[in-house]
Amino acid sequence: MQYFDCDKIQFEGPGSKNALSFKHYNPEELIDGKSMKDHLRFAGAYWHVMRNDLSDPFGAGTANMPWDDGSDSVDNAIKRVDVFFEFLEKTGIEYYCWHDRDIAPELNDLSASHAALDAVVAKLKEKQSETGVKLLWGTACLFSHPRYAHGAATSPDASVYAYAGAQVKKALECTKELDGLGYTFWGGREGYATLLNTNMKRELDHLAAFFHMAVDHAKKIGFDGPFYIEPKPREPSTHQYDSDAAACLNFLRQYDLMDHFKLNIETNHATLAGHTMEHELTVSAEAGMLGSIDANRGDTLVGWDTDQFPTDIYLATQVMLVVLDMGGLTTGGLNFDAKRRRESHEPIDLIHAHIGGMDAFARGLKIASAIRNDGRLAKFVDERYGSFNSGIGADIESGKCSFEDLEKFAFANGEPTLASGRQEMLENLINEFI
Ligand code: XLS
Ligand code: NI
Ligand code: NI
Repeated sequence: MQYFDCDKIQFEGPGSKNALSFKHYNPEELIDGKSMKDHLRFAGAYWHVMRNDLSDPFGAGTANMPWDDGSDSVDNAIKRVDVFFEFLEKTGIEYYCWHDRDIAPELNDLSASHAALDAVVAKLKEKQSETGVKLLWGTACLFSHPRYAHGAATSPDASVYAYAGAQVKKALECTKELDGLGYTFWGGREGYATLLNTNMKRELDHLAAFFHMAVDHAKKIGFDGPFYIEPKPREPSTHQYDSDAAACLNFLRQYDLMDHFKLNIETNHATLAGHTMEHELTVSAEAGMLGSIDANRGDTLVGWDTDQFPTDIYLATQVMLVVLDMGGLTTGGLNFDAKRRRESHEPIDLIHAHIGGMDAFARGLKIASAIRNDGRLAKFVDERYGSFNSGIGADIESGKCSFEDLEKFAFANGEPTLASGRQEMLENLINEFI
């Protein structure tokens, strides 16, 4: 049985008027010697593609999912796997990501939930080997169930903490079983609603201890992919501990976790943090810690995580400039953590949505590569810091300078003559390529 009313989506080029074709994403086309698909490493998000019924706080789900009987049965969960792989096959997406509770139901007790997971993981494994699709990362849902109302690894209740540990242990083992390339921790409810009832120090110490247990368990079971932390500032907690990339890096450094973790940066989380995506990616990449990307976008008029599909060429270009500058993604990829609008309720809308995101990133990749090969942008930035290449600047960078040296230089050289930052000229330069 097929549920998506189309054949495998083909590249037809920018001239095509066929909505069910790629205009720019041409998987095997080489950009700077590497195929587009290897640059972009697109992933499908199981929770959005298979489990998001498009409900919102004001109304019921609208998504038409004729394959789903709405039950919590393992059979239903297994049936979804076939549909998901039909979706992956038709879009040509070769990676995917899941939460434990997306792929399998949470049942009455932990051992029943574990058994359900095992059954679905066996099915996923079979489909992976049949198709060559790979698991980009797995994660555990530590935020939906009421037991996690006060957090999971930052819950004030040790028995909740233990339950969360058991859940992550299992999710990690399932990730390993599926040869997953990474494992993600998004903060979920790790934060607080009010400091009146919160011991922040104990909560953060507990969270770090939890991550260290994850690292130890990974070693024990031979899982060697990186762990990712996915920063997000608000939603669901008033304050989330992992609020942005800088906060996460500080936490990882403080608790000696830098060697085992990287960051998974999501566009809409960056903007909710009051940053640009470019900023969050750059902060991560400069620390050697950019691991993976949740590709979506927000709505400038709406202050929550709207998880829209990324279609902005300018934004995709900025993302790909950072990715190319750091030498490309290795274990990570571009995971479409994005959902359709509530009005786009038909299965085929999932295909349209992903075509849009893939084409946007294909263009972003081509444009970013052209900007880099042109070289003017990088040359401008290099020259802007040219005064640090010799003389007093070089001495500052090599740590040879004291305040006395700076004072001597300032007395001898008088008032500095400033160069222009040329922001507008550079914005024009970028637009030359878009
Ligand atoms: C929520 C997050 C979530 C993570 C995985 O806002 O984006 O979907 O990616 O737990
Ligand atoms: Ni995400
Ligand atoms: Ni999100």
